[in-house]
Amino acid sequence: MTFTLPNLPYAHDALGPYMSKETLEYHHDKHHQAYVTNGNNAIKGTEFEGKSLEEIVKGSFGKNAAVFNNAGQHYNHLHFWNWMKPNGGGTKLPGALEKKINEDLGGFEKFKTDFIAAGVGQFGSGWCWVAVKNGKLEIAKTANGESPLVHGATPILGCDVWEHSYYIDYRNRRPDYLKAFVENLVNWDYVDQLFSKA
Ligand code: MN3
Repeated sequence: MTFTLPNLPYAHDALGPYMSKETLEYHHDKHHQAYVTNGNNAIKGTEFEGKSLEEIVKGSFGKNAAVFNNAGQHYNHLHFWNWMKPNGGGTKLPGALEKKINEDLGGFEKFKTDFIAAGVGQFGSGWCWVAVKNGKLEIAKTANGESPLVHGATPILGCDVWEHSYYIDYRNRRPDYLKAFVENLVNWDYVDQLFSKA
């Protein structure tokens, strides 16, 4: 497949004050666009031409760094834009998902603490996640463009902790960014959609 950059599912200024128009202009219009452009160039003439995005991400991991880094980040960011919405966050979760978080992650407050700790504890660039593995939810963190997808799991929520995602709005305060992400931005309906398909 050829990668293309979709429009954001909301206006660039719709996530303020938690994520600014300027951040989304850089992050979506420039950073994500670069993964799309560089990914398409890296895939040209390789075995990955004509494969699905998930096949490319899994197949290139550990084998072709140029393809993997860009395809991995394209996959991560396609979901990331949908993992947020204006007036998101809160503690009212779809019922089945809430039940599963209670069972596997020790309840919403423990999920929130552990998810933020995973993002804060990721040294350097990367992501923190909630993923489904062998039928159970787990919290994870990965470096750079990696995701739980390459570790036999299905990501249902992820937060980008590369500095480009928060430095304009939060400077070095990554914990404050992660707290705002959970409290004010998460689109739980999209998490639930992925959860029900996982
Ligand atoms: Mn990013």
